[in-house]
Amino acid sequence: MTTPIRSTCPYCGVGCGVLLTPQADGGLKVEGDPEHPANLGRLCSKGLALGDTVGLEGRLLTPQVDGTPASWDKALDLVADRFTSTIAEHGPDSVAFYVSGQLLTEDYYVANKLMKGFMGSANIDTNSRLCMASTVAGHKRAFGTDTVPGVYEDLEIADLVVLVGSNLAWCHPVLYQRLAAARAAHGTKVVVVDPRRTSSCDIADLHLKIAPGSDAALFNGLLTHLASSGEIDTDFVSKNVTGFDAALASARADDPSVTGVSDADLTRFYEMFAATDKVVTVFSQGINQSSSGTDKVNAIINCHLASGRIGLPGSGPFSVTGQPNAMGGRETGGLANMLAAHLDLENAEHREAVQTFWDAPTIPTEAGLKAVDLFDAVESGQIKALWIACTNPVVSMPDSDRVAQAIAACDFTVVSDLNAQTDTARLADVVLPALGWGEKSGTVTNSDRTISRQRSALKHPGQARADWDIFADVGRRMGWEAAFDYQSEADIFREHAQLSRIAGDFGKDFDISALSDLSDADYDAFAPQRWPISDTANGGRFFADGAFFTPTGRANMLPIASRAPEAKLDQQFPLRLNSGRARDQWHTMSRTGLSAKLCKHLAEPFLQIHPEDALACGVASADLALVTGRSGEAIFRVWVTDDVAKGAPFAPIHWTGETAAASVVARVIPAITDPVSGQPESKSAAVSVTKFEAAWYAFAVSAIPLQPTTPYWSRVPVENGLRAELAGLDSVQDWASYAKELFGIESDPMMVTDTVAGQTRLAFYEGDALMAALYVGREPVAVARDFIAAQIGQQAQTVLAARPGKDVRDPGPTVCSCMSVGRNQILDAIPANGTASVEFICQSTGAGTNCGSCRSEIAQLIARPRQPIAAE
Ligand SMILES: Nc1nc2c(c(=O)[nH]1)N[C@H]1C(S)=C(S)[C@@H](COP(=O)(O)OP(=O)(O)OC[C@H]3O[C@@H](n4cnc5c(=O)[nH]c(N)nc54)[C@H](O)[C@@H]3O)O[C@H]1N2
Ligand SMILES: Nc1nc2c(c(=O)[nH]1)N[C@H]1C(S)=C(S)[C@@H](COP(=O)(O)OP(=O)(O)OC[C@H]3O[C@@H](n4cnc5c(=O)[nH]c(N)nc54)[C@H](O)[C@@H]3O)O[C@H]1N2
Ligand code: SF4
Ligand SMILES: [Mo]
Repeated sequence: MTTPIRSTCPYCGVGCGVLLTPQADGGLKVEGDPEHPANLGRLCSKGLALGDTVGLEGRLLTPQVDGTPASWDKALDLVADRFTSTIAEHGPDSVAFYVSGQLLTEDYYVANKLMKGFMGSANIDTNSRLCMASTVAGHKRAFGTDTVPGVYEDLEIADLVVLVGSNLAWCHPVLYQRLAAARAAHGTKVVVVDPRRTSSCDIADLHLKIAPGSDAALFNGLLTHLASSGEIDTDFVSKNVTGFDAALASARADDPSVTGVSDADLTRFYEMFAATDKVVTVFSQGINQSSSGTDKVNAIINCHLASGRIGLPGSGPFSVTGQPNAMGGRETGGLANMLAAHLDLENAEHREAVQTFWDAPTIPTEAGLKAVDLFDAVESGQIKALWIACTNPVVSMPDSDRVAQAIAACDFTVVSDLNAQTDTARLADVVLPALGWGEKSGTVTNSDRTISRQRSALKHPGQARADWDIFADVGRRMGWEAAFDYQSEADIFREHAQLSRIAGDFGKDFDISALSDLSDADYDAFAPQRWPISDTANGGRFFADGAFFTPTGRANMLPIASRAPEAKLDQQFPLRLNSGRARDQWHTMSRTGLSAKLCKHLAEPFLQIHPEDALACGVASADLALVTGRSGEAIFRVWVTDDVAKGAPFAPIHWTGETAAASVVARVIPAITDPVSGQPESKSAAVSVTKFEAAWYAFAVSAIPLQPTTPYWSRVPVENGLRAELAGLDSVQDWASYAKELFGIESDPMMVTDTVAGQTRLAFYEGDALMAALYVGREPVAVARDFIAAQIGQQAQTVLAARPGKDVRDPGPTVCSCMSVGRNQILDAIPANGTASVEFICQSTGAGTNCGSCRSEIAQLIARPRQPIAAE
C-alpha cells in the first residue's frame, strides 16, 4: 500500500490536514489527517469531496496571448517587456498586482518582493482586502500589530463562545464541529449575533437578530455594562491598556437600542458575558465587510481588553480567517499598506532593513492602492499594466460590472489562473496556466497561526507552473536575476524566515527565524507548527501578560461611535441586501462547482426574503426575483423564509457568468468602503426586489453540455450530465425545435402536454437511454428535480411523468452530501409524535454520520419541516 501524502485542504482558514492517495486512474483519495492539530482527522463536506474536483475539465494547459496558445518564453517576455516599458514611461505607480489569500506563502513572498522591492511600487493588493482588511486594521490599532492572540483550543476551553457575523457551521465547519463537541461535553454557552438565522444558531443558547451594521453599538453597550457591573479588570487595564476612559465615554454615549434587539435579550447577553471568565468572541465577515468594519473590530477588542479576557486559555477575541492562506498573505506583507513580516511601510527603519535584506534597488515610501481604489485607477487609466493572480475580481469585487469594464479597457492585463474561462480571464491579454491544489507545493498559515505544508500529489498538467515560479521568472526577465534565482519553494521559505528575524529584532510578533536554516529535507517533512517559532518564543498565545506591540507596550482601547451602513435606503431602494456563503460551495465555484455531490445542496442562485417583504415586493417562493441596486441588477430564485429579518434579504456570492446568466451578486453591491481599512461593505447594499416577469420557466437535464442564451439560466453538474433552470421573456411557439437547438440534438423528442400542470415535457433518447429532457410551463415548474436528474443515461421511459412511480420516492434536494440523503428522506424519517432527535434521524437515515456538516440542517428540518426551499 502506498503511504498517503500529508497536505492541507485548499478551502477555508481552519486549515485541516488531509491525507492524499493518488489513484491509478488519475484520481485522488482524500481523508482527514488524524495528526493535524486543526482537525484531528475530521473533514467537512467540501474537504471530503476534494477528490471530485481534481480532474482537468476546463483547465488551461498552455499560456495564451490574445486568446491563442503561446510558449512560456513568448508570454513571459511579453509580460516583462510590458511591465518594464510601462514603468519606464509612466513610473512605477502605473503598474499593479492584484493577488489572493489562496496563493501559498512562497507565491505571495515572491510577488510582494517583485512589486515592492524591484518594480518599486506598493500597488500590490489582494482579495484579502474584501475579506480580512478590517480585522488587520483593528488588530494594528489595538495591539500595534496584526496578531491573532488565541488558538483553536480556546473555543473548546471557553464557557461562552460568541459568534458575531460568523456562520461557523457552514464556513468553518470543522471548527464548528469542535465547538459543538465541546458544548456537548461541558455545556459551553453559545451566542450568535447575526441578522439572519443561520445553521450556526442550532447550537445557540441565544440568537441576537441584530440590525445590519449595528454591532459596534452592541459591543459599546457591553462595555458600558461591564463597567457598571464591576467587571472591569482594573489591574490588567492599569498595567497594560491605554484609552480606557475615552473608550468608555464613547460607549456610554452610544445607544444599543439601534441594534433592534430587545432589552431583555441585550441584558441576557451582557450578563452572560459579564458572568463568564472564559469568553471567546469569534468574528468574521458580518463584522469585516462593513463601512464601519474596523470600528466594529475595535468595539469587540475593547470589551476583551477592559475585562482582561485576552490571551488566556479559553478567552480572547478571535478572528477566523476565510481563505486557506489569508494569514500567510498578511505575514509576507501582501497588502498595499504593509511591508513584509508584519513590518510597517511607513517606518523608514523598517523600509531600510527590508531593502537591504532584499538588496533591492528601491522601496516605496507610501502605501499603494487598496483594491477598490486600485480598480478605480485601472478605470481612470492610471494603472496601465495589471497582473491578477488566483482571484476572480469580476465576480467578487463590488460594482463588478464597472470592474469588468475597467479590466477590459486596461492597456495590458495578465491573469494567472487554473482556467481560461473565468469571467476575469476572458478579459485578459495574457492568461498564464498555474498549478492548482494537489499539484502545487508550499506552505499556508491557518486562523490560529499554524503553518502547514501543502504538498504535491498529482502530476503537473500540461505546461502549468507554480505561481512563485511564474513571478520569479518575470523578475529575472526584467533584469533582477540574482534576487529571483529561486530553485525551490524551500529556498523562498528560508528567505522569508530569515526576513522575519529582522521583524523579531524590531520587536514585531511575526518571527519564525528558527526556521531560517531549514534543510530541504526538513522543509519536505515539515509538520504543522504554530508561530512564533524563534529562539525565545514557541507557538503560544499572545498578550496574557500584556506585552503588546505598540511603542509603549500597552494595548489601545479606541473610542467608538457606532454608524449605520453607508448605503442609504430610500423609496427606490428600500431593502438592505446581505450576501455570503452556502455550505457546499466555495467562492466562484471554480472547484466545488465540479462536484456533482456538492452541487446538489442549494443547486440554484437564491434570494432568502422575509414573508412580509415578499408580499410587499409581489414575489412568492419559486418565482424569480430581479434584485436592483444603484450599480446593477441580478436575478435569483425566491426563497421566502423568516430566517432573514424583514428588510434584509440574503443572496449567495457563488454564481458567475459561467454558471448563470445574471446571478452575480457583486453587480448590485456598491463600492463603498471602510475609511480605515478600505474593505468594501459587501453585506449592506441598498436594493429593490421585483418579480422577474418571465413568459415561461423551464427545468432541463442533459447528458451533453449546453449553453443557454435566455435572460435567466443557471446550471450545475449532476452525476451523468447537468441540470439547468431557464426562464425566457419571449413566448416560444415550437418547443420541439427550441429543445433540439438548446440540446444540440437533431432527432425529434418524445413530447407530452400536461394540461392540469400546465406543462409541456420533452425527452430525447439515444436508444433507450435518456439524453436530455425539458419541462416547460408558464409558471415555475414543479417537478421532482433530483429524481429526473438521476435518470440521465438510464432507461427512463417514464421520465415524462416528471415524478417517480408509486413505489419510488423522490429523495428531494440533498441535505447530506456525504451519504447522499435528500430532504424528503429525512422528512419521512421524522416521527409524527414529535420525539425526533438529530441523533435518531442520523441513525435511521445515515445522514450526518460522516462529516456531520448537515446536522444543523437536520435539526432545522425537525424544528420546522415545512420551510420551503428554493428550486424544488
Ligand atoms: N462553505 C464555504 N465556506 C467558506 C467560504 C465559502 O465560499 N464557502 N469562504 C471562506 C471565506 S474566504 C471567508 S471570508 C469565510 C467567511 O465566513 P463567514 O463570515 O462566516 O461567512 P458569510 O456567509 O460571508 O457571513 C457571515 C454572516 O454574517 C452575517 N451578517 C451580515 N451582516 C451582518 C452584520 O451587520 N452584523 C453581523 N453580526 N452579522 C452580519 C450574514 O448574515 C452571515 O450569516 O468563509 C470561508 N469559508
Ligand atoms: N458581495 C460579496 N462579495 C464578496 C464577498 C461577500 O461576502 N459578499 N466575500 C469576499 C471575500 S471574503 C472573498 S475571500 C472573495 C473571494 O473571491 P475570489 O478570490 O474572486 O474567488 P475565488 O473563486 O476563490 O477565485 C479564485 C480564482 O483563482 C483560481 N485559482 C485557484 N487556485 C489557484 C492557484 O493555485 N493559482 C492561481 N493562479 N489561480 C488559482 C480559481 O480558478 C479562481 O478563478 O470574495 C469577496 N467578495
Ligand atoms: S473545515 Fe472543511 S473547508 Fe475548511 S479546511 Fe476543513 S475540510 Fe477544508
Ligand atoms: Mo474571504
